[in-house]
Amino acid sequence: MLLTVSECSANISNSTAPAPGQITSPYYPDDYPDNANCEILIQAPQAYNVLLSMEDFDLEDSFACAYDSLTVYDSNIADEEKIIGKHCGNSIPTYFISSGTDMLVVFTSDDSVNYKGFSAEYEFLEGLFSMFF
Ligand SMILES: [Ca+2]
Repeated sequence: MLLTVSECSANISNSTAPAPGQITSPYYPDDYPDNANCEILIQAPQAYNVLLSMEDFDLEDSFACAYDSLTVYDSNIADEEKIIGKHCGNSIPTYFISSGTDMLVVFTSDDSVNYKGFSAEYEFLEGLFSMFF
């Protein structure tokens, strides 16, 4: 089964989806499909940050997460220099915080071996980044 970007991607903003809300891998809690490539852009209101708390996580493990991965960017685009986490395997990577209003979550899978995937909760919190950093 092939899942196109548009079928599992989303643009979540304060106006379209009140926080807190949930994002998951495709078909969660069933196994995600082969060749997934999902881009979920989460946009908080001005002066707010995005807090993404991972609640469940089980992806195929591989060196450098080359097969299946969840990558979180502190940006609205997939900029390699703005990666704040790239994960696979089954240890839950707790939480991510954006320094600005935008966070991009990219989930990809290769053409074999699929697991349950991930489930995470997002929240929009005012001035959160400055509290932590
Ligand atoms: Ca895989």
